[in-house]
Amino acid sequence: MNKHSIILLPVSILATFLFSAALTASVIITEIMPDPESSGEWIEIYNYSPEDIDLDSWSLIDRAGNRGYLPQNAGILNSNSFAILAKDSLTIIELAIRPNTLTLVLDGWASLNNDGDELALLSQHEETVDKMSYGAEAASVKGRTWERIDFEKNGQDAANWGRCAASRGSHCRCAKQPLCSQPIE
Ligand SMILES: [Ca+2]
Repeated sequence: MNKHSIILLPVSILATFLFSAALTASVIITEIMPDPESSGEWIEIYNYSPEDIDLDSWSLIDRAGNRGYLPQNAGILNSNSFAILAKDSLTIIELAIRPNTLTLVLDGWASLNNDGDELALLSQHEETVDKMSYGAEAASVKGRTWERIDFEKNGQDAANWGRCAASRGSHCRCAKQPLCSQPIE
């Protein structure tokens, strides 16, 4: 082992550790409702890490820089749990979400453009925790959500998203089911 290898080895071990740590401390965007029928737009996120995560002052930002903030007392998103982020409180009421699901109204809303957009989820430390992008196809059927297929795969990979077969979304993960390969409308 030469001198450079001796120096680089600890660096690579550190980099591997930091990368692994970043992957385990993740909240991901799992579903979006860009073109609702009657209620407002909403986004579903999922705590993919083994740790409970405080969502205090997290935010969502779109490609144009429009940004919405979660409340300062947003609460804790438990490990392996979903939260619904909605444009307004009426949307949360109309969605009739299961009582144990964390629901939050953002202060300001980065509207989900129907012709495609990019969304980033930022922590209170301004770190980009997750990013996703979508095209016009995501809003091509009014009232249907656009759902992340594989939670372990990149949110910016268009092939990792599909239309939810259920009319109300609700993290059915049905984009993974055979039903989604059939025409919906
Ligand atoms: Ca929209």
